[in-house]
Amino acid sequence: MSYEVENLPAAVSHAGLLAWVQESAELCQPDVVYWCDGTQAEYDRLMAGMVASGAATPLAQRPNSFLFRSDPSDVARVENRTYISTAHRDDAGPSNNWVAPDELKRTMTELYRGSMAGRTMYVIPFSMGPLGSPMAKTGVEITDSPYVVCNMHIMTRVGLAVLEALGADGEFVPALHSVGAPLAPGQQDVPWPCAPIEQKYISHFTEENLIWSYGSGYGGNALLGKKCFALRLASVMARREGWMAEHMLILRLTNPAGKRYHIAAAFPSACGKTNLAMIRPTIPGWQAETIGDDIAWMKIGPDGRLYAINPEAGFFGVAPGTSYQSNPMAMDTVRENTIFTNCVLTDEGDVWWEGMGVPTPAHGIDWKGSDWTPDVKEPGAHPNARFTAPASQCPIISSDWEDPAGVPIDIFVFGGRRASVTPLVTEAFNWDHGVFMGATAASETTAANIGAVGNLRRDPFAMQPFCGYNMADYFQHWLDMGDRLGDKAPKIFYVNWFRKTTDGKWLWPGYGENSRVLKWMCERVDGSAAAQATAIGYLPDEGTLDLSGLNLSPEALHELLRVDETAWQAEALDMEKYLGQFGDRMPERLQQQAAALRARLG
Ligand code: GTP
Ligand code: SPV
Ligand code: MN
Repeated sequence: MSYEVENLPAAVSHAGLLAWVQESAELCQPDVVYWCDGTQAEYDRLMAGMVASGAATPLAQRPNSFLFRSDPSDVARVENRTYISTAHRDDAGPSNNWVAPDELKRTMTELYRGSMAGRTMYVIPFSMGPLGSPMAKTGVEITDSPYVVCNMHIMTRVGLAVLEALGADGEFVPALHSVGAPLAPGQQDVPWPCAPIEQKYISHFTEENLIWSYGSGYGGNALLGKKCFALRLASVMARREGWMAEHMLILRLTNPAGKRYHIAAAFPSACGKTNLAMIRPTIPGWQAETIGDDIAWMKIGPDGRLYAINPEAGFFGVAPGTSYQSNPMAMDTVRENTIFTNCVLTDEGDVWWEGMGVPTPAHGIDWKGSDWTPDVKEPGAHPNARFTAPASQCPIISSDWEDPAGVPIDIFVFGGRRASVTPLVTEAFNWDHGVFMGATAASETTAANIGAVGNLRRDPFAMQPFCGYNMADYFQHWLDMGDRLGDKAPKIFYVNWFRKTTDGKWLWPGYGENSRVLKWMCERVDGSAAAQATAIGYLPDEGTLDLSGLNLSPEALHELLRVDETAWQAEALDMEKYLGQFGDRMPERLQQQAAALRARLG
């Protein structure tokens, strides 16, 4: 067995890292092992190679930007192929797929054997969180996909400095990734190599901080710093070490008097985090700055408050629906230096997607590589088409978004996408009630996962696909954090931007207008806005939501803030049933919340 080693840096002195790389190379049998240095020259060289092979299309209309088309079978996360592998099944819990570590490793080892034949194995040292920050953590991803390398350059902090910081014996998370498509000698590669669905495995050995991903090149399946590390593994570390790793955007709002509020919001995949993170408030005098759009790592600071950092360096955002009307800051972010995946290619050499807010091109090439015109029935861009762009390019990125100390969180927001039942906004009575709201959050499924779209399911804290341990223990961790935070705990709210009329139209305009709801939350923090107690929590008193200048009918407002007691009685029963599946591990305090809700509903 032999392979070339390229770009091995003098800075690697870590015997454990060198041994793992060698062992992985011997198993996967690549032609070349290439150590990534994170430089622009490296990015440019890899991208040029992918343009030459036909995997990437340079975009004439956007400087240094490229379009990729995935295999039609490999377009999103694969929750049914995602595993939490622990010695005891109960430690993964009923919300996760589980296979015993020995068995899963045996299966995957056979898949990895020779899986990189004919390819280069890239070694990517990366940091989640600003390098040197006390909250940052190091990972090393091994992958046979140059597309993954370029995306990791944008989404994380890649470079030799990471290896230097690691030293001879620093801790790192090993993350092994293969697209699972070895090449026989002389075999022509395809633009998007991957393995069939039944061979895909996204595996987390949480008891040894190890990630093994096989068979997919897309998003969270392949960019292992993101969901695999920063959420699934990090949630386990966070519980052990007394902090939080959450599927949350981080936003700073400043009111007209100059007072700052920091908001962290958890919505399920494709339910509005990136949009809210980049909000342009429509109410005069309010300003917003972005800190993160997908993941928050939070710990209690010396003053007893909860501080949040964004561990990522870029945005991997949903393209469809992104326009200068809905999210102008995202549109400005993706003007250059951006990777697009599964969008339409226009004849002018730009990208296009449904809901982009510009005229539909008369002709283009769709995400499957076929000619596309407006009368084709299927969408031109895949519903989970994405952009990968540096966070630093966002015009409203906060100047201190990389502050290692993080920002103090005042407000937690939970929510979901739900056509009925859940009002526009509800405030929790207290921490335990807020944790109950998070634990019972429900949302319609989206194209961010392979599977049915539009099915209502419980997605607690927007972590159903991302919690790396028993969900009931995770609920307890939230209760414990609240106990430690005491009166410094953030206030908790629940929102639903996605209510629909009976004929299927949005009841609430959403996007920048969501600032009206955020303003009410800030005023609740200050104690200056009135609310009425209902069975499900506090709702805005009539007249306390600032709706000035908004053309919203009184009927629509009434419907948005209505608590339909009959619907909620059924809802409460379903919540109890959901929590019941966790059996003995379910915290007593949440069972009390469920009983109290039922009692209030009568
Ligand atoms: P992930 O990256 O998958 O975690 O998604 P996300 O939570 O960041 O969702 P994103 O902000 O990308 O929004 C997903 C879709 O919801 C896009 O098509 C948006 O246009 C749409 N959307 C976001 N906010 C709103 C809103 O306030 N109202 C409505 N009607 N749609 C919204
Ligand atoms: C999500 O699905 O929540 C995402 C996209 O943010 S992915 O990185 O593919 O998980
Ligand atoms: Mn997400």
